Amino acid sequence: MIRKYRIGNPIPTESVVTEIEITEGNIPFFTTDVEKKSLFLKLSESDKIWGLGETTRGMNKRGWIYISNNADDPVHTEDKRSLYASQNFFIVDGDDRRFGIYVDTPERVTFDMGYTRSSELVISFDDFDSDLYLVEGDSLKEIVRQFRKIIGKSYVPPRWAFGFGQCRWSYMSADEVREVADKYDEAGIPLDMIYLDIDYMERYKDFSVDDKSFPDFPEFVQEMKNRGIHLVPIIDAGVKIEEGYDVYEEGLSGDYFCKKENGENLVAAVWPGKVHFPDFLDEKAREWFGNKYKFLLDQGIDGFWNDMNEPAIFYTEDHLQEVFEQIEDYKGKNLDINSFFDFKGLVGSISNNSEDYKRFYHNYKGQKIRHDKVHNLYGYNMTRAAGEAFERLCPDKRVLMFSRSSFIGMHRYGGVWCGDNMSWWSHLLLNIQQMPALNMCGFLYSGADIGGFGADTTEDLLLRWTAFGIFTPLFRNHSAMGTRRQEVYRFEKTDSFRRLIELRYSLLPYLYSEFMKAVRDDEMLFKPLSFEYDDARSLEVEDQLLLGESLMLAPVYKQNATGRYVYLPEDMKMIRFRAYDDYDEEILQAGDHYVKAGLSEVLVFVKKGHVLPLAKPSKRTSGVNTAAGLSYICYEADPSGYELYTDDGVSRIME
Ligand code: MIG
Repeated sequence: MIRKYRIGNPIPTESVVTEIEITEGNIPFFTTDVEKKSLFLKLSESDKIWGLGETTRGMNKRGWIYISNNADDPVHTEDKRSLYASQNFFIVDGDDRRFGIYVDTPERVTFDMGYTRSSELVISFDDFDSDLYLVEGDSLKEIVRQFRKIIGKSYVPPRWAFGFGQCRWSYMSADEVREVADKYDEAGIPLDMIYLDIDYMERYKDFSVDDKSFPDFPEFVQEMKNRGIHLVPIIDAGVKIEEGYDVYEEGLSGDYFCKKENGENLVAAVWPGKVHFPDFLDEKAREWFGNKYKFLLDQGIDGFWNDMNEPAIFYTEDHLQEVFEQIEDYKGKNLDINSFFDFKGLVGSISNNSEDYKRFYHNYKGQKIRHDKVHNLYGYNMTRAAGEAFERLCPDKRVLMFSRSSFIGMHRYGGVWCGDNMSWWSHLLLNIQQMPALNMCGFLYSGADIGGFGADTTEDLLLRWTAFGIFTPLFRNHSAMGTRRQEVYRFEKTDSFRRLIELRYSLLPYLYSEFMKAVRDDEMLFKPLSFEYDDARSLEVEDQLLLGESLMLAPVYKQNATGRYVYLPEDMKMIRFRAYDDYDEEILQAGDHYVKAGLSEVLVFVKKGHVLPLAKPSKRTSGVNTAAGLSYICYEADPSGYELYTDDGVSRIME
């Protein structure tokens, strides 16, 4: 059962697609304090809190404070309260009550999950204008299903997007990209995608291609396509200010850019230098920007990733001016320590400065709204611009699309990647823990940068991370400029990487079927154990996952470990894969086990009464037959009971 409540006069987010009548009166379970612009909920010792999407820390969100305030912050440490996304849905799961709550407002919201007072959950608002959806149901899964039903079906990528992808900031030329493809082919390692970061563009201009480093782009795209590899370019939010540049000129004449109070277009700086920001909240601007993707679609491109759409701001022209003026005051003075730190703070807080988000406006549904009031909707609407355009431009075909910044609602138009993680073991665990929370909020096509984006990776970390990545729908190795190169063929254990990635291709029938069924039935693909088992131990497992109907995963995420402890809520069949066709099986009883898992091995646990279909792998997803000729690993089950989802993998129509 879902009830909708309203506080004040919220700005619509269009994240919910079902009309629900507003229930008058107080929101059950919560007390309201208008003065403090807060809702309070008493927590009992046993209450757990699941959800909130892409955030820091573990699966049970209790004990920390989270702020929905989309941020370009590349250091995802435990002390952080905001990452790139606002996904304001969570479930309070206690002994005597269980409900989900969706806080539907673009404004900044703080979720104090028993941080200030351990016995209290507090939701605080900047303005206190919000819709609230209270979702009750018999089980956690049922609560999620009901919620997902009202926010609309999750985005479906083409099936080839379930292949393995290689990325690097940056591949500087077509030849460098060719070399990556060659090296993968020479090593016999499957690959379906190579991603292009900002360097394919001409001076970082959206919808342009550098014709010196990427000459004859359509031919190049075709050449790669003939090899079965999709090129997936990045698109950034900011449009370079440059006379004669068509996107800039059209944006000016169409009046599609965000404006300051005085009506002038905001000037900010990001990778292209000075830019204007398209007003993605304005339907007309959205349509215009969405149509620009055609420039690349026409050249054979069929997938994109949207970046810098919080939006990230290196500086605004106005603020920079202010800083220069203020610096004058410090010049030639004998600074005491306090004024030195003030000075340092002044210069150090130029980028992504919250004051800058108050300098520009949107034309949203005919109203002029200051950016900071709708900040969390920006990336969502950039990706929506693309998604809506794809429906017009290629109505019969799925296009790969995922975004860095997001808000619930965006899950209908694209997936997400979890931004700039680091090559840290703790971020492998974070990746594991973020997956189910993303799924709860509708983001099924998702994943993190395998191997870690920032900092130098190591072979063992990359092996373990790849061994987990083979299960995430978005399976992309990506790293930052200046860090150690991490294409898997660069390492000694190339054979191990090949076997791991082959296993991914072998798992395709299962992954694709489970993904498509999760979309169809509004289910999660990844679940914490507590979503299916209610014994006390399962409620606390934070490093194992259920994947689809048949599997439990227990990834190894610690350096130099040769195995790990695993908790089994029921008897399961453990499969230790060395390769798709080389594995041993063992029935393990419910309870705790220490299980061995060498650096090149993957553990999979098959639930009783379930099966795992496996295909013969291939170097490309197109070569994997996901419909016939499968082998099955069964645990007291009959393969004929498994519902395989087969379709052509590209048509939009879903059965
Ligand atoms: O300021 O395009 O998260 O994946 O490689 C950094 C360069 C901008 C951030 C993205 C990352 C990408 C990088 N971008």
